[in-house]
Amino acid sequence: MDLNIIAKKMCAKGKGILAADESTGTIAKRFKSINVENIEKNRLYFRQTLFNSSAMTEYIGGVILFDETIRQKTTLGLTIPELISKHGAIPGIKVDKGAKLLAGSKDETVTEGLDGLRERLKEYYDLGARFTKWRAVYRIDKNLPSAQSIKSNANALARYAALVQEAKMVPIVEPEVLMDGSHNIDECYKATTNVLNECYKELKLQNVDLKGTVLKPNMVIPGSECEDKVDAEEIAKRTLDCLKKNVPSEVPGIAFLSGGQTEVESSKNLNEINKINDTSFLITFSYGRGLQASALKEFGKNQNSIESIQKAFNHRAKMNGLSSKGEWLESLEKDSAA
Ligand code: 5MM
Repeated sequence: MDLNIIAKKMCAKGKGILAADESTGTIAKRFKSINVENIEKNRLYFRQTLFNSSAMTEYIGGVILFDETIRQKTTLGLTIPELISKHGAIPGIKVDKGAKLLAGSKDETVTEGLDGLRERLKEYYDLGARFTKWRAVYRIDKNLPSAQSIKSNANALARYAALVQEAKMVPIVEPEVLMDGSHNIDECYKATTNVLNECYKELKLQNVDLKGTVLKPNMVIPGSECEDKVDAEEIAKRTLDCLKKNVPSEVPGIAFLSGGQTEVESSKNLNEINKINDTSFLITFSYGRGLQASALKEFGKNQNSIESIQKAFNHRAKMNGLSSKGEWLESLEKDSAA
């Protein structure tokens, strides 16, 4: 399928992406928080419960998987990619090998995973993946993110994206400026501008066809420890302005990460952005915690309660589906059976 068509399907109006690509270390943290043993059987059971929810068909355009998950067979008889495709969603795969300390730096990272990537991509395509994800991570602090981090990560993201398109899949480009810290919204705006600028410079240099990509950025938002709180309207205005100035219009879809916002905050902010979206970008969600936090809690209460886990997930998927059209309302949050 044409890469532009895949990208548009992943971000179709009313739909978004479920980021279920937690690496073994991250899922360990999530399971620890609900006192569930981090073993393969439990990881499979939780994820297949989400992927078999009714919300999948209406609100989810794509699912990002981790290496272990894309190879698993469900207890329902299908493989995980088959289960996702059955609901009309597209299976995708995280292909980076994680953020590693930059040489000579104490606190900044570069994301690794380019060695052998061409071969791994062939295998993932055969397993059913039609898009991929690579996440670069940037921290805001005095003089950070540094030029070293911005340039190294942009180069790796662009080389990754070029290889992915060669393998006939859509690369999600995820440069995440972290919410951690006490920085204000202006500092986030500035860092996000510099990061996006460099990413698109490198993507062009590596001849990546932007029409066959999806951007997964952070919202422009104050740090989690910042005392100057701003409302959703301001976050939406600054975020859209930053995207308009720094993301080329050929990019078909922008799917935000939730980045540590609460579930409701991430829906509300996405909704405000779509209410004022006057661009050609399809703007939606690619949430991990923003879609899974409530469902995970239900899983912690009773791992066999498929109904309550799916109810929690269905609700978040629906709320974010509405936000992707600018149709979310706070009053709908009360009705978790919605
Ligand atoms: C789901 O978490 C993803 C994987 O994280 P690790 O590689 O650290 O295990 C992460 O890349 C995720 O796709 C994005 O950060 C979005 O997730 P959130 O929770 O920020 O919406």
